[in-house]
Amino acid sequence: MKNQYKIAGMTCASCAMSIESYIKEQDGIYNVAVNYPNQSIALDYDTSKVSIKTIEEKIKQIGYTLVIGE
Ligand code: 9UX
Repeated sequence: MKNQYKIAGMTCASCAMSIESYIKEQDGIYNVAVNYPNQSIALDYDTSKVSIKTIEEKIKQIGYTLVIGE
């Protein structure tokens, strides 16, 4: 599934790089692109292996907030 979300908490472009490399290595992730100027993240992932909730928690663990609504 491909989706784009807002992400909060990035204060420099290197934050985007660290989120990318960390999320990329997680199970079920096909592709990740973090856009620092837009404060957004484009995710392509396998919904049978990973949920958006799990991805949100992983991002939270490294100090950022994925905005997914309810
Ligand atoms: Mo920049 Mo982000 O020095 O955690 S990498 S603020």
